[in-house]
Amino acid sequence: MKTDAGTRIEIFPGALHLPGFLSVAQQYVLGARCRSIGTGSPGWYVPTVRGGGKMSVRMVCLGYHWNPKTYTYETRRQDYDGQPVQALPGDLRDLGVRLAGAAGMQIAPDVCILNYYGVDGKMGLHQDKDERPETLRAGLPIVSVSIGDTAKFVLGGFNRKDSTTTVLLKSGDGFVFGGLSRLRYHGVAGLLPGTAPRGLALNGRFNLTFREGAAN
Ligand SMILES: O=C(O)CCC(=O)C(=O)O
Repeated sequence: MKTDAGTRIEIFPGALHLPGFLSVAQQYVLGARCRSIGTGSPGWYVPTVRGGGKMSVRMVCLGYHWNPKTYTYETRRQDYDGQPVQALPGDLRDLGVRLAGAAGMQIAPDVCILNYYGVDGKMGLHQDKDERPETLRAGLPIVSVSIGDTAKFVLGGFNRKDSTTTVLLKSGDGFVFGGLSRLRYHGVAGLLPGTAPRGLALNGRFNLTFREGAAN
């Protein structure tokens, strides 16, 4: 998928917002792809976290499965139905590489987490730190792209209680955080329903995050 790397806005050193990274036509293609992945096998499921609560998103992992009970990556989704994870397709991996490149960073993604947020979907503040320690130490980025309704993406510091900044992630926007920002707390405070491009016919939002460091 060809992309136009345009504006990049530095929110913090190492944390960059890439507005309009995907054209509307590219968003349609990726939106259809997300639907087909989510209805594939194994498809959408609602993760239950360690404390027993259910997340408000539906999730499918590609390449490796992130287990929300053990906080580890695995080849089957052992917390749910034991099914082997779908492969991470080469063109999606390349999209992650290009997004990182547009932010001046490098990544060789081995996992992509696809989340679907319904109109009430949220994600609590958390750190992504289950990847291999050397990839964290190297500051290899988390690379994300959004499709659908605008999200109130919240980026904080390195402690849960640190103050946060909200970035509105619109359909087609990229967001990359690595280097000094790799371990920042982040989450999604909610969506702005009805803001997705009409042609997507999507109530809610898809978000894909690419990471390196799941493989042992
Ligand atoms: O949906 C987003 O923009 C953030 C997703 C996220 O934080 C995650 O998958 O860990």
